[in-house]
This record gives sequence, C-alpha cells and structure tokens, in this order.
Amino acid sequence: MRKVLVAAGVASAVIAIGAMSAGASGGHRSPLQVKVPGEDRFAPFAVTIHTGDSVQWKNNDTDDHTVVSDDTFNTAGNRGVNRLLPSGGTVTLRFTHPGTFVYYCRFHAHLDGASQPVAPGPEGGIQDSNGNFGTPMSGEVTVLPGKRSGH
Ligand SMILES: [Cu+2]
Repeated sequence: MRKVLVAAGVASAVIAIGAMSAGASGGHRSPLQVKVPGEDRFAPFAVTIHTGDSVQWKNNDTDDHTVVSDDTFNTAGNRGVNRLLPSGGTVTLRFTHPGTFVYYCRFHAHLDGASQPVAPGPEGGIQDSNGNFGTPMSGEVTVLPGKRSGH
C-alpha cells in the first residue's frame, strides 16, 4: 500500500518491540519481531539481538515485500538471503554469530554502485514531506555476542 507520509521521525516513535510472537521457532527465546506496517518500510529500522536469537519479519501490509541480504555489509551470517515476505506472512532468521545484517526489500529498494540501498522512486521507497522518495525500504540487525559466552 502506498501512502504519503513524513519519513523523518516516524520510524523511531511507532513500534513497541514488546509485542513478540509467542510461537516457538526452534530457538529457546521468542524471536524479536520487525513489522512491515501498511507502508513500504521495516519497523523498527534497526534492532539489536544476541547470538542464538532469531528475528521474525511480519508483513502487515497488503503488498508483498522481501527480505534480501546486502552481502557487501553483512557480517552476521545468513548471506545470500533472498526471501519473499508475502502479505500476512512471516520470514524468520536465526543468527548464530556476531556482526551486522544489513538488508533491504528488492521491490522497494535497490543497491547502488557502492552496494548501498537506495530508493527506486517514484513508486517505491518512502516519500518525505517535500515529495522526494529518498528513503529505501531497508533495515539492519546488530548481533552482539551471546550473553553467556566466556571472555
Ligand atoms: Cu517492499
């Protein structure tokens, strides 16, 4: 669903992370959920987990989206991920070592020459208050060392 919205400041204020799925996913902890609201964005944009944790993407939009690894910057495993996130559906990934997982939606962003996600515009990305589609649909997961790993 394409909606005009103000990009700046919206992403950080909207989602409470506490509403996690109670469903088991193979891990011993509930996955952290990243939602696609009825707009072309991931919310929250950035999440932090620990090794062994999972992230579940939930698409609450009426359009299909995707979760695609930006392998140039992906140091947290799950390289080469290219998963369809259908309307109403979920994608879950488990992260087993520390690093950063940078990802984007290939329907609403693409990689530039420096492998950075950029908005396709004018139909994709997020439109700012000036009417510019400057924000690609992308996000990142930071994976910290497990809490119980020895030092
Ligand atoms: Cu998308």
